[in-house]
Amino acid sequence: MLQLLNADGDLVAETPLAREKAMCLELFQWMHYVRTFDTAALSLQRQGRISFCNPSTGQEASQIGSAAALSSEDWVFPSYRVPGVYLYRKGSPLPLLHQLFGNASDLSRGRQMPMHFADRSVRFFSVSSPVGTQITQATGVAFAAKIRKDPILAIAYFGDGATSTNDFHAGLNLAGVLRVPAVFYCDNNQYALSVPFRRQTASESIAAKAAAYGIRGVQVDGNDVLAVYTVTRDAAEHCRKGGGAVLIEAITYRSGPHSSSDNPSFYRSREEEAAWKDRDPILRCRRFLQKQGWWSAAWEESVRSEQSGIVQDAIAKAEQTPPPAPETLFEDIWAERQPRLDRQCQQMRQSLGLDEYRDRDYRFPI
Ligand SMILES: Cc1ncc(C[n+]2csc(CCOP(=O)(O)OP(=O)(O)O)c2C)c(N)n1
Repeated sequence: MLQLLNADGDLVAETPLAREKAMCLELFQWMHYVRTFDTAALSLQRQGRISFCNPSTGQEASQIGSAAALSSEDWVFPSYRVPGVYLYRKGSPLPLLHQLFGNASDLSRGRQMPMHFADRSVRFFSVSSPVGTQITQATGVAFAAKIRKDPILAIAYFGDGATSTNDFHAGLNLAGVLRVPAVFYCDNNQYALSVPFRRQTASESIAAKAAAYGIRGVQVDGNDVLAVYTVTRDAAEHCRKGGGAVLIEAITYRSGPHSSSDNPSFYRSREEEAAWKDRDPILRCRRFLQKQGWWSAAWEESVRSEQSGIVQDAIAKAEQTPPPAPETLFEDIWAERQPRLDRQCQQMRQSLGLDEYRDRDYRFPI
């Protein structure tokens, strides 16, 4: 397993990255931003202002370290647990909040579960609810890129549970056979909902499975942002040089619940949670920055206050944005309007009384 920073924030292997002060500070700030967003999302759900969310607390290094190593031209095939990858690519939490509220400014027009982002402008494919399906999608896009001689790659993010799906086998097998530029990024966060990793596979690791597909496999400390950045950058380089696909297994821990509907105390101990808390990726990076003499409490406070201000503003904007008009249900289906759908839309308008009550508020209580 590649590790550059240990849990105490000490450098355990030589890397030029550790001398790049601006880059290290930036990685820390982005991880902090993800947590600010994540904490706000769970709090919104607990207050009944949004219906659902999937916290990614504890997995910030995995999200930011990998996102920072990609090109903006690469295609991302995400899971619901990488909002940080979207935040990094988009640069603003506002579109994420529009999506959580499912309002009229949501790019998916309120048709997806919260946390299921999609944004073509930053090549962030729609989050798949069926676990693992993004893996085969990434292989397909990587194959297309190879045929077109397009120097991009496709990256699929998924959890350890997804490695037990048919799509994992089909996607990695075909990627190996076709030698396509795909990175398969597995966040081994120790649980697939309530199923612990050791009940998921008898294999010694997930990275080891790469050998069976004839592709490169690498294991990394997923709570070490410098190591994650390094392995993802190397994997991307391998893809761009025509070396074929890479499977990355990032060892990490989902510190929070699987989703806002889950209570992890039913299936794991407080002692286990406490042990992982000390390996927290933000804590580790802060310890490293402190040891380099690059951190101060005042600096982190200014980062915190700026980011929480931006997130709170975005929440206010998203919450005030009205829901999508009911008529939008009939859009984005055909390239051209269909008379049959127009008739159905008219029927819906009549049954909802839309023509009589134009200004009615169609927000439904949660
Ligand atoms: C094909 C399929 N089976 C089951 C589910 C229900 N389900 C949703 S998330 C989840 C756990 C996935 O765990 P993992 O792949 O390890 O990702 P993590 O949630 O830990 O990030 C399950 C079983 C689903 N959405 N799709």
